[in-house]
Amino acid sequence: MDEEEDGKDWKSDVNVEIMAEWFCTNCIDSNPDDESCCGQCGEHRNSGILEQGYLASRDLPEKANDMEQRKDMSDSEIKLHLTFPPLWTPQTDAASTAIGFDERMLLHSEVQTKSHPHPERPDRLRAIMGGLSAAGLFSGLCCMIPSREATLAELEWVHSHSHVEAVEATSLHEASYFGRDTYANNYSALAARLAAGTCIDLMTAIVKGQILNGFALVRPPGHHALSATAMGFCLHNNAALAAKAALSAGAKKVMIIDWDVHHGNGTQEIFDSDSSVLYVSLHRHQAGFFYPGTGAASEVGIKDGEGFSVNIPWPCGGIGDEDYLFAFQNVIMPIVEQFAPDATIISAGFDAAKGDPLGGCQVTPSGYAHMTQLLYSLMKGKLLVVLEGGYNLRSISASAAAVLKVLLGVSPGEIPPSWQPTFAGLLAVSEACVIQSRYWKIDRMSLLNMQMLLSAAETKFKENKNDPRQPVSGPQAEDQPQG
Ligand code: Q9C
Ligand code: ZN
Repeated sequence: MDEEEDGKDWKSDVNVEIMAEWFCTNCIDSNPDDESCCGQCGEHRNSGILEQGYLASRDLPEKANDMEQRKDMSDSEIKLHLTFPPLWTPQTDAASTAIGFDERMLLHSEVQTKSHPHPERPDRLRAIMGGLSAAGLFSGLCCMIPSREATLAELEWVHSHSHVEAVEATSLHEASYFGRDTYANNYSALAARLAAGTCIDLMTAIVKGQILNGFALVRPPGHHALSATAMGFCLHNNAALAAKAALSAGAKKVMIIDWDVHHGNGTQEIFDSDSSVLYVSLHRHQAGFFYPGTGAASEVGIKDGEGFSVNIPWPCGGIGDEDYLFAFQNVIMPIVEQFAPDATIISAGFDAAKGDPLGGCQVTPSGYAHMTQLLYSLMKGKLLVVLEGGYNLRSISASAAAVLKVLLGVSPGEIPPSWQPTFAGLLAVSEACVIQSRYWKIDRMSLLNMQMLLSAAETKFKENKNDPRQPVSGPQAEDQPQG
C-alpha cells in the first residue's frame, strides 16, 4: 500500500515537471512555469491580451463560436454578440475602403492533439479586428463588404476539381490533415469558401469602381495552395482567385505582390505560364532551405509567362524595412511601372514582421506602411490587400493598422533618405535586377550603382566577420564630411 502511494507520488512529480510550461498567447512560444513574462516576446503571462486593452475584441462568446451550441441560441442573442455591430455600414461608394471579414472564419481551428498550439489560429483575426478597432480605424472610416462563400465553380478557376472535393470532404470529419502542418476541422471548408468569396467580391467591387480599395481579413491563408494541393496552412488560394475575379471583371493586367515572409509557391505555380498576371515576391529563401524552398531569383515564369514572375530571395533572416524598401525602389517599382497593372493585389502576410515566431525578420509597421504607400501612389489607391501569414498577435495587429491607414489615404511621408540596405539585401536585390533586366528595363545607373555598392560592401563584409546583416554604406555616406 505504502509502496503503491510512493509510486504514484513519484509519477505525478514527473508529470508536474513535464506539464510545467505555458504558451504565450501573443507569440505561442513555450515558457517555463516559473517565468511570468514570455522569454521570446516579453508578453506578460496574464496580460489579458484579447480580453482587455489594446487588442481586446468584442466578438462572439465561446458559446456562439461553437456551431453546435449556436443552434440553440436565438437570432437576437447571436446579434447581440456580433463583432463590431455599430461599425458595419452596408453602403459602399467609390471613395471608400472596405473590410472583408466574417466571424465564421474563426471556426477554422486545429483540434488540439499536440502539446504546442498551431500558429495559424483564430486569435490572429480577433487580434487584428481588435487592433483596428482600438486604433479608431473602423467607425465611419471603413465599410464592411458582406461576406460570401465562393462557389465550387469559382474555386475551380484556379484549383482542380479533385482539390476542391478534397477540401469539401474535410467538413465531414472532426479533424483532417493535408501533410503535417495543414489542418482542417468541420468548419475549415466553410471558412476557406468564405475567405475566397470575400476576396473575389472585394476585387470585383474595386475593378468596377464601387469601392476604392479593400482589406480582406481572412483565414485560412492562401498563397501556398497549389492548383491541386493544400499546404503551408493554406486550403484555397485567395489571392489567385481575386486575380481571376479581376480578369473576369474586365482587368487586362493584374499584379500580385507577395510580402509574406514565405514564397507564395501556390500563386506562382497557378500563374507560371500566364502573362496577364505578374507575380512579385519578397521572401526569406536561404538558398532553398527556408519553407517552402521555392522562389529563387532564377524562377521567372515559363512559356508565355516568362518574365512575369519576379522573385527577391533573402539569403538569411533578420531582413528589415530598409532592405524591403530598397527592393521596392530598385526592382519592384521600375517593373510594375512598366507592367502598368489594372488591378493590384497585395498578398500581405505579416510574418516578416519584427517579433514573428516563424519569420525571424525585422519589418516594422512603418515599413509596411511605406510599401503600401508606393503601391497606393502607383495604383491611385486601387488596391486589394489580402491577409496571408503572420503569427505574433501584437505585430500583426500593429502592421495591419499601419497598412489600413494608408488605404484610408493617410500617407506615411517620405522614405527616410538615410535608409540603406544590408549586404544581404543588396545581394538579393542586385541578383534579381540582373536576372529581370532580360525582361524589363532596369535603369543602367541604378544597376551600376548597385554593383559599386556591392563590391565596396564585399570588402567590408570580409573585414567584418562576414556578417551579411551589416548595412552597406553608400559612396555618398562615405564622401560626406563628418560632423
Ligand atoms: N519545418 C504561411 O505563412 N512551416 N504559411 C513548416 C517545416 C510551414 C507558413 C516548417 C510554414 C507555412 C501562410
Ligand atoms: Zn508566411
